[in-house]
Amino acid sequence: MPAFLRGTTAGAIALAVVAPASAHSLEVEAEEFAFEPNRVVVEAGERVEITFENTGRLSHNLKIPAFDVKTTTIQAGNTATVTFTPNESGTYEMLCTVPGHSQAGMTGTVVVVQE
Ligand SMILES: [Cu+2]
Repeated sequence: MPAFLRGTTAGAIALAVVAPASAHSLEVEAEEFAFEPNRVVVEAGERVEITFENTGRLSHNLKIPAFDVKTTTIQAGNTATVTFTPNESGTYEMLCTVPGHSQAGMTGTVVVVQE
């Protein structure tokens, strides 16, 4: 192997070791009355950051009870983020808690799979 390739490989390994654990970033949009996407898949043990954007006209929020996270209720055009680290695989509910919204369809699922 040429010397420059060995150097590149060693450098890449060193970088991977010292790099901080980064979050798995996802985006979920809200409108009347649905999340898009309404199903997200993440891995157990990985930090997840969901950027929630209200693309509708009414105010909405995003709550995932199993991970004890909830955005504030945001007005149209705004964004908010939640971060969490799921530890166990499974299928968990997400919903908008503004009265009447989850009943109208603002629900979804967070699927946690083992790495
Ligand atoms: Cu809503």
